[in-house]
Amino acid sequence: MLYAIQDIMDGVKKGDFLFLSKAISHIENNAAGTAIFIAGLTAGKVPVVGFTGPPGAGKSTLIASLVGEMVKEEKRVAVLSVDPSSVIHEGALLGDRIRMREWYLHPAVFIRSLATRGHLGGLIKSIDQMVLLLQSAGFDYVILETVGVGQSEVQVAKIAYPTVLVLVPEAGDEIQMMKSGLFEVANIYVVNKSDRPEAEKFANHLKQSLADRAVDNKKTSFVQTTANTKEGVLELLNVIKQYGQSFNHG
Ligand SMILES: Nc1nc2c(ncn2[C@@H]2O[C@H](COP(=O)(O)OP(=O)(O)OP(=O)(O)O)[C@@H](O)[C@H]2O)c(=O)[nH]1
Ligand SMILES: [Mg+2]
Repeated sequence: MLYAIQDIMDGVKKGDFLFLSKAISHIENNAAGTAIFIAGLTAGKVPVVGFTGPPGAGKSTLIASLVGEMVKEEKRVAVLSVDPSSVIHEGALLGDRIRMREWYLHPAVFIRSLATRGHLGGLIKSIDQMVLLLQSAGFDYVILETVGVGQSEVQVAKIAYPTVLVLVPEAGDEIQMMKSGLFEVANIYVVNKSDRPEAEKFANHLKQSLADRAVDNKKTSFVQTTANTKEGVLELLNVIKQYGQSFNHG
């Protein structure tokens, strides 16, 4: 069914999920009238929490647990997942659909996944517009998940504040991440999968590298989590809130 831009705008302002989905598709397809539509949005000061890090680090599981804590506090949450490799399945990524299963039908939680087929760089403007859209729709938090360790992820991370870098106790990816600059843009460093035996050693190592790299009094935080058992997740939310207070999205 076709809707007029005005209908979509009214629906978005009311936080209607159907119209939000339509608006996101509009932006995704860069449909006629998108620029006018975007210009008409009034974004609130809604924190955009970015989650990034290597594939399989547990970002989606962590987000699902975090959403649980937010919903407990009666907040409305939007989650936008950007995956450069996966194939879309009925408007959502199959893996995420499983991970976020408990939230797909929740009235306070809006979830949308975008498959980028390897062209994340070209999507930055659209992602920025989608975030603006979600900030105009009465949510308390917007969560942005990106997979990977490249320059494009750094650009996406810059849309968000705070940015959470999710790492796991496995060597290898940190080196790549340091090169890409993700290490510099992150505000909160999470060691997930802390149930693993090597977790403590990895966490200490990471804390040391962070201390070594500390520059310009930039505030950074460190949290250890086990996403699937929710351990450390409430602490993560409390840390995120500290950044929210100084939120200033330009
Ligand atoms: N042992 C353990 N497994 C976890 C933890 N967090 C997530 N996992 C598992 O790790 C796997 C990957 O989790 P996802 O949440 O899909 O990771 P992701 O970072 O979102 O993955 P991509 O989006 O594909 O990059 C799943 O099988 C999770 O159940 C954790 O804290 N401990
Ligand atoms: Mg994921």
